[in-house]
Formats: sequence, C-alpha cells, structure tokens
Amino acid sequence: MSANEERSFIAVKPDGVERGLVGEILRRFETRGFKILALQLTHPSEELLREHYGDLASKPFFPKLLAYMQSGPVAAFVIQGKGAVKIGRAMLGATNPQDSAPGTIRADFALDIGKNVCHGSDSVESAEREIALWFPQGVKPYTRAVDAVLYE
Ligand code: RTP
Repeated sequence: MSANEERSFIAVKPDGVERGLVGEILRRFETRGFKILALQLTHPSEELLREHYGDLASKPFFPKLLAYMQSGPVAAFVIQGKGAVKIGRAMLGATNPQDSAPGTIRADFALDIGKNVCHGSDSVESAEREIALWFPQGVKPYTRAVDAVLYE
C-alpha cells in the first residue's frame, strides 16, 4: 500500500448523528482531500462494540460507553489518503473536548468526553482492524482524477 493509500476508520457517534453533524464532519474530510472509500449508517451490535473497544473493557466507563454507542445510529466511514490516521486524529481533536484545540471537530462541536461526537483510528493497524470489523463486506478501491492534482 503506498503512502497515498493509507486508510482510517472514522465514525460519527450517535450524538453527532442526532445533532445533524454527519454532513459537516464528512465535508471536513472531503475538502481536506481525503477520498471517502466507504460510508454507512449503522446500528452497531453490542458484540461489534465489545470487539471495537476491546482494550477498554476493564475501564469503569465501559458500560456507559457501550450504552452511548448504542443510543442511536452511527455514521461509519473510511477515509483514504496520505496521513489518513494521523491527520484524521488531529482533525478530531483530543479525546476530551475540554482539551481539544480550537478548530478541531470535538472543540467546535462538543463539551464532554462522554459525548465527544466522533471516533478515529489511532494507528494504521487499528484502522485496518476497524475497517474489517465495521465493513465485513469489504471496501472497494476506486481512482479519482483529482488525486493527480492533490499530490505532488
Ligand atoms: P475514540 O476511540 O472514540 O476515537 O476515542 P479515543 O481513542 O480518543 O479514546 P479512548 O481512550 O479509546 O476512549 C474511547 C471513547 O470512550 C469514551 N470515554 N469516556 N472518562 C470517560 O468517561 C471516558 N473516557 C473515554 C469517549 O467517547 C472516547 O472517545
């Protein structure tokens, strides 16, 4: 996979969907130059969420997190492009919106860590694991003429 083909899994959590932020969040990734590779509105099962957040199972906030993530649909999507994981995380902002830098999604749209609007993969390895988990049907690559203009 070339550097320009790096992928990240991004999700607008139920509070973000409820508040009508899906379009705004997608727009930020699209206008930055990322290719939207997959896109779906889904009601994640407890099983999927336990797998997704496996490393957090022992945390005291885990039951609250499961309930939050099942409180409504999640808009799940895959972005592709140079630096997708690192830039994706930077665009979301710090996990706790109280610490998120101005201009990031969480700083612009959230106040509380338990309602922080969005998720983004934290490494290339977790991105590939999360994409396989949320899109078991697979993600089909496609070419865009604009990439010839976007990258040097
Ligand atoms: P995410 O996976 O959602 O992108 O968040 P993250 O990597 O930045 O943060 P992580 O530590 O993996 O936490 C996952 C999600 O759990 C909720 N959380 N609540 N103290 C709390 O109440 C607390 N800590 C974390 C947040 O929704 C966080 O995004």
